[in-house]
Amino acid sequence: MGALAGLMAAFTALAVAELAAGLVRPSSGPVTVVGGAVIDRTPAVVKDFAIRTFGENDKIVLQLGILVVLALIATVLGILALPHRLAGVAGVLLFGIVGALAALGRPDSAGLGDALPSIAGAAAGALALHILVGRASAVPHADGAHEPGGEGMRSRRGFLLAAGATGFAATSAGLLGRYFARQDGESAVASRESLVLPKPASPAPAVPAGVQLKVPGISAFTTPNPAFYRVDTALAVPKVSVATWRLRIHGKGVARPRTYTLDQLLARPLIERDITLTCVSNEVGGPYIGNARWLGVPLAGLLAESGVRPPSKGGRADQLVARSVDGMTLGSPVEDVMDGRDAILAVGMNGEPLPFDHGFPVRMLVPGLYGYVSACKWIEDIELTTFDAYDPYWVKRKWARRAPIKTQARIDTPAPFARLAAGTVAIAGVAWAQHRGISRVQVRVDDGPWWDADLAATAGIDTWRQWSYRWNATPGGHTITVRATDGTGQVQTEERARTIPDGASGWHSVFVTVP
Ligand SMILES: Nc1nc2c(c(=O)[nH]1)N[C@H]1C(S)=C(S)[C@@H](COP(=O)(O)O)O[C@H]1N2
Ligand SMILES: [Mo]
Repeated sequence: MGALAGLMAAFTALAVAELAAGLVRPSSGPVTVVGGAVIDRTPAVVKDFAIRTFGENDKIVLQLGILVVLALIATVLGILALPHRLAGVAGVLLFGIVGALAALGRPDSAGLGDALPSIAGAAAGALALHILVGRASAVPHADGAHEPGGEGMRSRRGFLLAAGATGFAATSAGLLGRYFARQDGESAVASRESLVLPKPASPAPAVPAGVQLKVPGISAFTTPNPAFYRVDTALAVPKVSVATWRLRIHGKGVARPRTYTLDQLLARPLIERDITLTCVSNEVGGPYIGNARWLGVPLAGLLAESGVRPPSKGGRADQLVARSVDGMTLGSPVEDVMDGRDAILAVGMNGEPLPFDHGFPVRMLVPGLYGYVSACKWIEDIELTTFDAYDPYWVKRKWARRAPIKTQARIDTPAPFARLAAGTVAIAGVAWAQHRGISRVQVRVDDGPWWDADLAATAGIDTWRQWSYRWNATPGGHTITVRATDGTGQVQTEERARTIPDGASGWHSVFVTVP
């Protein structure tokens, strides 16, 4: 009975917290904030492991983990509360304080209101535990309990009734909380649906027909939005409404600080470009890369209007720190943003407003830089500063301050450990070295010579490039290896590096068997 009382109390606490969060701010629910606090404090190595092992399910795994731990603690507290009711109640309240502190410590904390769900939940949970344990203690032990319809039976019924009522009330509170949270997101959804993207003043150059090879198993040249990889620390995806969204540009060397609405940005000449985005956590051969057609405002022009100059032209700021509505910070070199490449504040992705997962309403993109030093989603603030003065989120966690994307090639087909028929086999994949381009891809079978692969047409230096090689497969086990050369003539290094601190390197290979 103690265990049940404990679990019921925990359930009540979470449900009431959910209700309070739904009313205050959906992302301030206790599991979300504790999860966020865990993410913030997780060492880079563990985070990298989580991304690798659980992929994009890493957040669900984390939340389930928190719930399991919570259930265990609740069971123990419930059992403890039977003989020591006050200790149990105090234990529940203590958890409320942990949740409240986690909420206040998150980088996006909007103030004391964020602590409310955890406090309210803990108070409700403590009350539920107090009542249920009270009922449970009224149940006499051993003797008396066997007596049908006797006192023991009645109080056990009393306990079960109280537990049932608690469960019902808690479930209602939780569902109501979910409802309010959904209402909140709905205005953002509506503002996204009614957003009409202007035509670009500078459309993307026509993509040559030959960028997409007709080899089964090769990645699509343009990654469809639903298939585009997602990497971020947001347990609850920010749902920002266009009406309330603002972007502030300020800081060192900003002669005319300004705040923009989305309409003001959309009124400017927009450019449309194909840009391939890559995550620094992508292993050699990994999936965290995607290519899309982005629509956005050129960032360099916006900065120049505010009086910003790159360091090479005497500017005082060498780091641009982008901050998102959920408190994420990413730092890019001002020099790269203003050197003529297509650094943009993107509003469109493959012909539609940015999906919420990918940063609606506005995100930053700088071709050639890994996402964590450039691609701020749900951006709301740009501060000009120096690399000496400020370390953004990932840099505080041991990742490199500067991180240009490393030259990589990936074999998409055949799959690792594929069994192939002898004869002609199409080996194919993608290669990328954003903002340098790909000039050559070579394939090697076992310890043989390097053969030049056929390159697909190029869509420019900021996108990946497809390649294929027709191999005459002979019986046996074979290791197929690929390497690329970038547009500057630099051959991709064979040297293996882990993803931390500035991206993985080494050649991708797959092992296949030909019976
Ligand atoms: N607000 C915010 N922006 C963010 C991140 C984040 O955690 N929060 N992650 C960055 C990282 S590490 C990468 S690789 C890209 C991924 O963008 P995508 O999820 O649209 O593919 O977003 C970047 N922008
Ligand atoms: Mo990333």
